[in-house]
Amino acid sequence: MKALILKALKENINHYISGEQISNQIGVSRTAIWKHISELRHEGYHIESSSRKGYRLISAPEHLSAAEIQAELNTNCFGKNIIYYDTITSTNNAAKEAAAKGCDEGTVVIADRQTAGKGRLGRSWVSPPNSGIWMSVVLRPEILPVQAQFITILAAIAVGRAIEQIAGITIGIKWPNDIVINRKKVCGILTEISAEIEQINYIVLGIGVNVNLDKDDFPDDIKHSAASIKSETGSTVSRKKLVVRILENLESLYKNLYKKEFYDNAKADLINEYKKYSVTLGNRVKAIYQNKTIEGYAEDITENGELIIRSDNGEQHTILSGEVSVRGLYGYI
Ligand code: BTX
Repeated sequence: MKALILKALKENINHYISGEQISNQIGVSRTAIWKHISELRHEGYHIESSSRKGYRLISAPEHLSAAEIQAELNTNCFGKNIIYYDTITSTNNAAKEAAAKGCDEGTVVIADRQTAGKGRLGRSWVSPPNSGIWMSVVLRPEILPVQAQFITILAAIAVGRAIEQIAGITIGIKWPNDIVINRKKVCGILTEISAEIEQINYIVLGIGVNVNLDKDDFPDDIKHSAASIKSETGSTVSRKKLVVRILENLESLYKNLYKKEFYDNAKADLINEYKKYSVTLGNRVKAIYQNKTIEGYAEDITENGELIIRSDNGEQHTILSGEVSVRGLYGYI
């Protein structure tokens, strides 16, 4: 039924079609039409209504299919293979399955909506339809597992740069991998690894960006700490353009790193860029690390991307991964 209503609206795009006309055309009540129109609006269709003239379709939501993305993508490897889902539990899980079956490096799994989006440390990630980028990229780097942390740093820079380029807004990075705008979280990155002691089988880089979410799309408990690009800029951003730019940035940073070898300038350059974006450095922080709570100042970031905290008793702690709250962000005061 909803599909028929949508078809009628699409046949008259930018023109009004009355409720009566739709009702006669497909044989449903005006109340049912109104209900389906509300659902379509919720799915991202922009439909105007006028009590005299009826309904008018202004725009349909952007579709993130492989064809749509690849038509604009300028990469050699990343996104050459794209697996798209309207709805999936978690793109990271689907990407891990594809990787375990041997898919190529650079394979992208992307979904319009996730029903069980995953955050770090068993947390969940809110991923409603038509509004975000929920995607995972399969990597097969020839590095040691201990070096993999650096991939997350690289990804945060690739996504941060892409948001600045496409949305024209300044971003910050909260260590290790949250992208923040106006002190609120707009992007999270979840890196999952399958490895043996000396070699990585694959890395799945999961990227979640709140692009066009409205404030009401976030549950009450994270409304104060979460934001979208749209909520902070006031404008809708093309998800497709942002996906394309993220993949292009990722590929060029990743390839560059390998051309120059892991331990030379490329890595130092990235750490310098990362420090410039950092909203953690120089601030008071509270870290939960190896079951201890450390309070102090975020002093530096090492060449491997670890965070150095000077605690109140003067001790220095080097943290490879963990949970760090930064004073002034997400309600930590
Ligand atoms: P994280 O553990 O740093 O963040 C998760 C926490 O952030 C949650 O506990 C909640 O407080 C808050 N949160 C949940 N959803 C959102 C949201 N949409 N915006 C802002 N804050 C939120 C960050 O984990 C890593 C997230 C990766 C998500 C991607 S999406 C594609 C891929 N597939 C998948 O299942 N996960 C990744």
